[in-house]
Amino acid sequence: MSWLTVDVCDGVGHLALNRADALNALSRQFCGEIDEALRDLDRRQDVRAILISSKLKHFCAGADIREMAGLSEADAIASGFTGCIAALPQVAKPVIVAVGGLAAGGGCELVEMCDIVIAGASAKFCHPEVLLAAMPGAGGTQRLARVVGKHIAMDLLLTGRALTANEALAAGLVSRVVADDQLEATAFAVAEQVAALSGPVVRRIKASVNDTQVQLDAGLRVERDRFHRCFAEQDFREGLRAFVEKRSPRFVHQ
Ligand code: CO8
Repeated sequence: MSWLTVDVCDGVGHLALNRADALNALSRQFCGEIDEALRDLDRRQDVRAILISSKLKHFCAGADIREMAGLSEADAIASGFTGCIAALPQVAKPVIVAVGGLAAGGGCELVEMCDIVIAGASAKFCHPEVLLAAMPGAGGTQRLARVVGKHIAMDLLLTGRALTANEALAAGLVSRVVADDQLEATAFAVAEQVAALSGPVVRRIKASVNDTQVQLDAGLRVERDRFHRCFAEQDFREGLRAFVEKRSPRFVHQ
């Protein structure tokens, strides 16, 4: 059974995440499904904007920690593992994301890759990787710091604390905050509004804004290398084991 539903209506390609057994945790299989759907929507002539949302109480709990616990350093490096999806940064069409509940770790990185972020009032955004002796591997240190600035990024990445929707709006991580019961309708309305505009110019505006992110690719490569080093560390193994065993980790600082 697929963990994703894909619909196209009025120029909007809508991806709804629905991996109910693990709060949309991004296993490699799930990431593969999302990537394939995104590439397909980006190619389709009848789609001019893409909307990503979740059918669950949370947006996404991040990388699949259970799956990562079985991954060696060599596997992680060989597969270019990031704990998140890969296709989104290459999508040429505008991507609107509707965030309800928690966007954590890789789930927050997914949000950071999108173009317009609509949050429900009770949404929360966090990077808890450090609590597992891990670090972001899909742009969390790069895109987040570019959007919210060094000091808020450091606070989030080094403590794992969450921002509320309104704090995320003030920090620039979110475009609009709406009442929880208006989230889906507002996100659809924004996506339909963008899809009704001239496709070529909309894509050129997106590309031009993204061109302001100088040296992002170099930063992403360095981040990924540093992230892969986690897989060789005892604390990382302990962090993943502790999550699976539902207890606090005991770090030895190596
Ligand atoms: N991976 C795998 N399974 C998960 C994940 C996850 N990230 N998150 C939740 N689940 C599972 C739980 O184990 C649970 O399964 P089960 O019912 O079989 O025990 C089920 O989903 C429901 O979860 P909870 O019972 O915990 O639901 P709550 O509503 O009580 O809590 C939370 C929701 C707060 C989201 C909680 O589940 C949580 O803290 N999850 C982990 C969040 C997290 O740390 N995410 C970051 C992961 S790291 C990451 O994304 C960065 C990418 C690269 C770094 C990789 C290094 C780890």
